[in-house]
Formats: sequence, C-alpha cells, structure tokens
Amino acid sequence: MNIHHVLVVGLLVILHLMQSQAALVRYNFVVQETNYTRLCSSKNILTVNGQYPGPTISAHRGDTVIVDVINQASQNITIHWHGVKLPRYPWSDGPEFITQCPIQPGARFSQKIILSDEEGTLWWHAHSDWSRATVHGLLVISPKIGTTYPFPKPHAEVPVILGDWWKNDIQAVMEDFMRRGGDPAPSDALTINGQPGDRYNCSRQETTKVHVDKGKTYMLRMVNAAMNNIMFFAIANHELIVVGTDGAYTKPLKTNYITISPGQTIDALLVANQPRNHYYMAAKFYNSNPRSLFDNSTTTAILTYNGKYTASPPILPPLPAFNDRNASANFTSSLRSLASNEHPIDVPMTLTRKLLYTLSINTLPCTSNTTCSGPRGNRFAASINNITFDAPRTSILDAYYRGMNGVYGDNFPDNPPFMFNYTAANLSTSLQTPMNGTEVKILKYNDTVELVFQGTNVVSGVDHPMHLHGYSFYVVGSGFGNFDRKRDPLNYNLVDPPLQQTIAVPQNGWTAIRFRANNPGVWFMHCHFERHVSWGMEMVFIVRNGKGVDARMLPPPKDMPKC
Ligand SMILES: *[C@@H]1O[C@H](CO)[C@@H](O)[C@H](O)[C@H]1NC(C)=O
Ligand SMILES: *[C@@H]1O[C@H](CO)[C@@H](O)[C@H](O)[C@H]1NC(C)=O
Ligand SMILES: *[C@@H]1O[C@H](CO)[C@@H](O)[C@H](O)[C@H]1NC(C)=O
Ligand SMILES: *[C@@H]1O[C@H](CO)[C@@H](O)[C@H](O)[C@H]1NC(C)=O
Ligand SMILES: *[C@@H]1O[C@H](CO)[C@@H](O)[C@H](O)[C@H]1NC(C)=O
Ligand SMILES: *[C@@H]1O[C@H](CO)[C@@H](O)[C@H](O)[C@H]1NC(C)=O
Ligand SMILES: *[C@@H]1O[C@H](CO)[C@@H](O)[C@H](O)[C@H]1NC(C)=O
Ligand SMILES: *[C@@H]1O[C@H](CO)[C@@H](O)[C@H](O)[C@H]1NC(C)=O
Ligand SMILES: *[C@@H]1O[C@H](CO)[C@@H](O)[C@H](O)[C@H]1NC(C)=O
Ligand SMILES: *[C@@H]1O[C@H](CO)[C@@H](O)[C@H](O)[C@H]1NC(C)=O
Ligand SMILES: *[C@@H]1O[C@H](CO)[C@@H](O)[C@H](O)[C@H]1NC(C)=O
Ligand SMILES: *[C@@H]1O[C@H](CO)[C@@H](O)[C@H](O)[C@H]1NC(C)=O
Ligand SMILES: [Cu+2]
Repeated sequence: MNIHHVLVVGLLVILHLMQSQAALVRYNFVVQETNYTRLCSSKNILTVNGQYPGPTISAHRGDTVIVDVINQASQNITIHWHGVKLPRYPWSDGPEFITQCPIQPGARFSQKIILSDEEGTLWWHAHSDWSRATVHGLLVISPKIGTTYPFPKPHAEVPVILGDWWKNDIQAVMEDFMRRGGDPAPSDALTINGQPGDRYNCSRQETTKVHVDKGKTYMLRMVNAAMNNIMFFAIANHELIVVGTDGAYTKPLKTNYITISPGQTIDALLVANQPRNHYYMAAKFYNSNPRSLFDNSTTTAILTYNGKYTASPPILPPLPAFNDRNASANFTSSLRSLASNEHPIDVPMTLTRKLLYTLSINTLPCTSNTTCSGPRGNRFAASINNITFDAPRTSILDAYYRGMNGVYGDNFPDNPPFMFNYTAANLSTSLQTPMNGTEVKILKYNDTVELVFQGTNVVSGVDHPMHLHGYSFYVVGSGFGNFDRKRDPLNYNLVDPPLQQTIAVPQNGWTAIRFRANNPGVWFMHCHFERHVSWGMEMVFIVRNGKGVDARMLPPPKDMPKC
C-alpha cells in the first residue's frame, strides 16, 4: 500500500465517520417582547431572540438539536418543531396541554429535537394560543455530510416565509374573536420574510429583495406561516420546479404557481434565466368560502438580477383567482414522491385500521351578553366526527404516561356518528350543533392506518389543512364530493404518493392518507387554520408502546414544565 492509498483510505474512513456520526447542534431561544414597526404602526410582538421572522435552525439529516427555550416574555409559551417526528420522544413536541404544560414567564425548557429521516425544509412555531403569528422560523435539514441533493446543487438557498400581519396586538385579535364568536378580524397585510412589500402604504422602503445572478439556480425554502389561509405564490416570468415538500423529496414538478397550506413547506428551484431586470414574487390568499372575511391583498418581494442595467418597474405574476378551488386542488394533487433507490417509499398496503373523519364548521348558541357575530346570531365552533375538542388544563401526555384517570377519554369514533350527504348544498341546521369532549383514538404499535378526511358542508364548506404530529403520511387519494368506499380506492396512488405532514382537504371534498403507527406517544392532529383550532377542530392519537425497547416511549426529561 503506497502513501496515496493510505491517504485515500484515511479520507474514506473520515468521510464515513462524518456520515455516520450525527452531530449535536445547540441553540438558545429567548422568547421576549420586541417593538416592531410595519405599515407605519408600531407595537410589541412576541419574538425569539428579538427576530421576526425568528432564527433559522440549520442541521443535517439525523442530527439532534437541543434548543434551550427561555421565556422572558410576560405570557405562557410553547414551541413546536413542525414536521419533526421525534421518534419515541413526544416530550419535546410542544402543543400546549397535549404534550406539555406551558413554559411560564421566567421559566425555561430544554427541548431535544431528534431528527431522523426528515430532509429538506421544515419549520418551528409557537403552539400556544395565537403566538405563532410572530413566533416562527425555518428549520433547514441538509443532506448528511458526504451525500447530496437528488438534483444539481443550487447556487444558493433563499428563505421564503409567507405570513400575515395585524396592526393590532395578536392576543387582542384572538380575544376579540373568541368573545364575539364570529370570524377573526382579517390581517392588515400579508408578508414575505416579515415584510408586506411595496403594494402596501408605508412599506415601500423595506420591501424584501432577492438578488440573483443570471444563469444560476436557487432553491427557495418556503413555508406558509400565515394563520388562517392557504396561499397562492408565483414569480413573474419565472417557472418554479418543486423538488420537495414537508421535509421529503418529490419528483420535479414544473409549475407557474404554487399552492401552499399553513403549516406546509415547499422546496422549489428557481432558474434565473430571464433578461436582467426586476420581477415581483407575489403571494395572496386562496379563500374558498364566499361568506368568510379575509385579507384580499397581495404581498410582494422583488427578484433583482445582479449587474448593470436599467430596470423597468416590476410586473406582477398572474395568480389564480382568490376563490379558484380547482387551481388549489390541482397543484396539491400533482405532487409525487421521488420514490428513488436513495429515497425509497414504504406505503402501507395492508390495513389494520380504517378511519373516516368528518371535518365540519359548527355553531353553538350565543351565551355571552354581547351579540354573537357567527351565523344566525350564534357562535362558530368546529369539529372532527362531530366532536368539538375540549382541551384540558393539564398535559394529556403526562396523564397517559402516569396512568392518571379523568383527563381524557378513549372513545374517539372511527366513523362519523351520523351518516348524511356530507357535501350537499343545503344541509339541515339541526346538524350544526356538535358534541364536545376530550376523546383520543388509541392505536396499537405498528397499526397500519388509513384515514379518510371528509370535508362537510355543515354551516359552510371550506378547505382544511390537516396536520398530524409525530408522523409523515402518504397522501394516497383525494377528490371533490363524498368519499366512495367502493369506487375511490380504485384510483389511489400507491406507487409514488407524496409523503406529507400537512395536507389541504379540498372544500367539500375528501383526502385519504396512510401511515404506520410506529412512533409511540401522544400526537396531536388538527386543522392548521388557527381559527378552526380555536373552534375545536382537533383530536389526539395515542400510539401504544410495542414489544421491545426500540418500540417504547423514552422517559421524560427532568425539566418538563409544570402546570
Ligand atoms: C415602539 O417604538 C416606537 C418608536 O421608537 C415608539 O414610538 C412606540 O411607543 C413603541 N411602542 C411600544 C408598544 O412600546
Ligand atoms: C393607501 O393610502 C391611501 C391614501 O390614504 C388610501 O386611499 C388607500 O386605500 C391605502 N391603501 C391601502 C392598501 O391601504
Ligand atoms: C379580491 O381582489 C380581486 C382583485 O385583486 C378582485 O377581483 C376580487 O373580487 C376580490 N375579492 C373579494 C372577495 O374582495
Ligand atoms: C373545476 O374542475 C371540475 C372537474 O374537476 C370541472 O368540472 C369544473 O368546470 C372546473 N371549474 C373551473 C372553474 O375550472
Ligand atoms: C391540473 O390542470 C392541468 C391543466 O388544466 C391538467 O392537465 C392536469 O391534469 C391537472 N392535474 C390534476 C392533478 O388535476
Ligand atoms: C351579563 O348580563 C347579566 C344580566 O344583565 C349581568 O348580571 C352579567 O354581569 C353580565 N355578564 C357579563 C360577562 O357581562
Ligand atoms: C349529495 O349532494 C350533492 C350536492 O348537492 C348532490 O349532487 C348529490 O347528488 C347528493 N348525493 C346523494 C347521494 O344524494
Ligand atoms: C333545502 O332548502 C329548501 C328551500 O330553502 C328547504 O325547503 C329545505 O328544507 C332544505 N333542506 C334541508 C335538508 O334543510
Ligand atoms: C352532532 O351531535 C349532535 C348531538 O347529538 C346532533 O344534534 C347533531 O345533529 C350532530 N351533527 C352531526 C353533523 O352529526
Ligand atoms: C363541553 O360540555 C361540558 C358539559 O356539557 C360543558 O361544561 C363545557 O362548557 C363544554 N365545553 C365547551 C367548550 O363547549
Ligand atoms: C413493525 O413492523 C415492521 C415492518 O413490518 C417490522 O419490521 C417490525 O418488526 C414491527 N415491530 C414490532 C415491534 O412489531
Ligand atoms: C399559564 O400556564 C399556567 C400553567 O398551566 C396556567 O395556570 C395559567 O393559567 C396560564 N396563563 C394563561 C394566561 O393562560
Ligand atoms: Cu380547518
């Protein structure tokens, strides 16, 4: 063996060690109140480390990230790592009163974020009341050192965080909405990376600019962090190539526009192949329900080619109409898993659990003294299988782990308690009042689950971006109208369905997902529209331990917050 061989072998050993050794990455998150000005109006917002949007967490596939969350604000907070499965370790997941008690003012909680097979863009956000409006940021998971993307390495990566901004304090917006029982006040602006852009008054100077070199390829790491609406996004004169969603790769999808749900992430390549100039990137809300109030404005950033040239005023890209249900569903149902040798898929083919969950908007009688501003003078509510979730004031995970009775029930129904034409145009008002409860669905370890979400037209049909904690799931089918158990499964995609954690169930339509229940713990499932969460569109799965130590939940950390 000559010296070159020794060097080469040595290098291979080092590379191998680098690949197999997952790193430990540390961050401090100081939650605090910070004064921000937008639209010529300043207010204190909740931030992490004074930043809005918050800091990006960067790690490699398989790393473990420790985030010390220190609450220096004057309100309770919890933080969720959206899309991270946290194998066997629900303790760090974050949803308030589901897996933990809030981190109270002055308190701290060291959260361990165990990454496994996630790769791509995910994000983190507050998971208590409506704080996530300003407490959110990206979680970027690069390929393991020594491996690469399943596409040519982009020249640079560009965060595109879509959000919304209220001039009023977000806590006040939430409290006012809860008190009145109607729709929340619409936001005053939509934002890209925290900035509304130059189509709003008093926002021109701060417009986000993205600088590119002609001929190079960029990767947009996108998330919809907005509170209550799905969004359309496009860049004038530029095609986008979607290559990933929710921390998993997809087959390249060329498109002129993107539909992105609150909670969803998308990785898209942008080839800067147009004449050197300025081009708008723009986003606006998709809103399928004609009766709900929403912010119909357009946020913009400017794609700016480097070099010397005389720029013409940027033009807006065409975006689908605000109520184009087909455009929304068409994009969403066009996503396909990469399903390659390096990134294989594993769709459950035999099922041990078949669940059908209806998603409904409901009404409750008005009880407060002020007039309720929901339909017919009532209050809005929402439900899954006609149950409005009544959150406890203590952690369900803690109650489950310690075998405490009386915190939750285990009777969440597998099917709607009452069958009707879910998507009929005119449904009886007698269907509108839901039941309430704190019911969980128990799954056995390794159960293979098919869950069909059925949107209903009770009160009014609307899309629901459903998010499951602790898992990714394959989206095997979707359609408009009522799910037909005989006909629709024949058209399932079991070959390359996308692997997601948040999926928009179309307005008055259905979506079928499959997953293997191989992550024991207590896992929240909810609509990612904040107003629907506040109305009760959520439930909890408890996945029991399996046989063997690798199929059992890990013990809690010592510093779990107390109620
Ligand atoms: C935020 O800062 C501005 C300008 O410095 C000030 O006028 C305003 O009173 C501050 N707002 C709050 C809520 O502290
Ligand atoms: C901008 O300000 C003008 C003049 O005050 C007003 O008429 C217009 O509605 C404002 N536009 C927006 C988007 O707020
Ligand atoms: C939203 O704005 C578009 C124009 O940008 C307009 O055509 C549409 O009617 C508006 N929709 C609502 C509900 O205001
Ligand atoms: C939407 O798609 C359906 C078929 O899925 C079609 O019948 C309908 O005409 C389309 N609507 C619009 C507005 O394009
Ligand atoms: C989306 O729309 C395009 C053009 O109308 C059509 O060719 C395609 O089949 C549609 N895709 C899906 C998944 O509906
Ligand atoms: C509601 O009205 C009743 C009777 O007028 C009054 O006694 C009560 O204090 C009011 N409650 C609230 C919350 O305003
Ligand atoms: C259910 O309602 C839809 C929409 O009104 C209608 O087209 C369909 O025929 C109904 N289905 C049944 C089985 O009644
Ligand atoms: C549907 O609407 C008609 C006319 O408004 C009404 O007579 C009928 O009772 C409604 N059907 C149901 C199931 O509510
Ligand atoms: C929900 O349950 C309530 C109470 O049993 C009932 O009145 C209502 O009709 C049910 N609604 C649906 C959509 O099942
Ligand atoms: C749920 O029902 C219980 C018992 O009827 C009631 O005390 C409670 O206020 C209800 N909760 C909600 C959120 O409606
Ligand atoms: C769960 O299922 C997987 C895939 O079939 C299998 O390899 C594993 O042994 C099972 N684990 C347990 C604890 O049943
Ligand atoms: C903050 O959390 C504590 C512990 O769970 C709880 O007792 C308190 O009511 C919460 N405060 C608010 C304002 O929700
Ligand atoms: Cu919803």
